[in-house]
Amino acid sequence: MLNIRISNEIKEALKNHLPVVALESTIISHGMPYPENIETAFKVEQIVRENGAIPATIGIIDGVAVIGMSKEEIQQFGTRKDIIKASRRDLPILMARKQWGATTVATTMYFASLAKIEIFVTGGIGGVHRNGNVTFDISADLQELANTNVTVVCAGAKAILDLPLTLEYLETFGVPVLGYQSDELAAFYSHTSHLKLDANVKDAEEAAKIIQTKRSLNLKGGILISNPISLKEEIPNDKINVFINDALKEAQKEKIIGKDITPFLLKRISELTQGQSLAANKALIFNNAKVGALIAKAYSQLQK
Ligand code: PSU
Ligand code: MN
Repeated sequence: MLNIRISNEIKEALKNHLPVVALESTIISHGMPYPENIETAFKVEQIVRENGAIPATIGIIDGVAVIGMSKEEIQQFGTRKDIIKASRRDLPILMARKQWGATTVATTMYFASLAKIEIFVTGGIGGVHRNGNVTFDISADLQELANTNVTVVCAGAKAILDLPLTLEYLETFGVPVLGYQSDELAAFYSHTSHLKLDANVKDAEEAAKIIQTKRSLNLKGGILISNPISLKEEIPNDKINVFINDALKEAQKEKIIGKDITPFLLKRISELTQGQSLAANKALIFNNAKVGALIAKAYSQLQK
């Protein structure tokens, strides 16, 4: 395929049906400050390996979608200032212009599906924004989940969003939302949103069976696995909500809209909580990396 480069390690792994876990790059370039962004990206890759799977960090380099970035390439995503946050609509433009692009949940899913990688680990997906019924700000991540055959392991949707509307949207588009050892949707920094989910899956094997069944039914689209941050590492809802509301007000005052709003809010909340939200963000991604690797392993076992 033109415009796509799969690393030798990932090519080999896919050929041998070994478990592979896709990872996004927007979290590196737009989701966290330097150097935490790079440290986190490396540690996530390490946790995936320690749990028996192979990490494939995805991003666009000089117009080429790279699946399985090298350490040096990840380093560049953490430091370069000319990297464009690339959702689905941005791909043709920046790839034709041979620019650098950080893949969001939507575009990481897209490239993972082209490479036939089933499992993708991230922090939190985008969703319907608060006031989304007025602003129409609904992340392209949700449409990708509706259409693209990849399972996304996350800590729910970011708490800056309208979580009930996000769940409604996913229901409309037929996306199963599974709680990993939990009955309720995770709320990113917080352990729970108190919103009930379709199913509580007890372990990686059960999750893998549900994925396999969806694929065998030919039901197109993704599956969302919600893996809550631990109670020890969480920031409780009422505590984080104060800061989220302040950050949302600032965004409104400064007229920040569209694709800039998520990076703005993440950064402001981290400043307002004096780094507490960043610590929680890291912790939840590490948890997701472990669970994603276990599910990838169980799924590859089922394929054999
Ligand atoms: N989760 C994080 N940090 C992030 C993101 C998710 O912990 O930076 C990114 C993901 O790439 C997600 C994107 O796809 O934010 C959503 O942006 P938007 O709301 O503009 O669709
Ligand atoms: Mn948006």
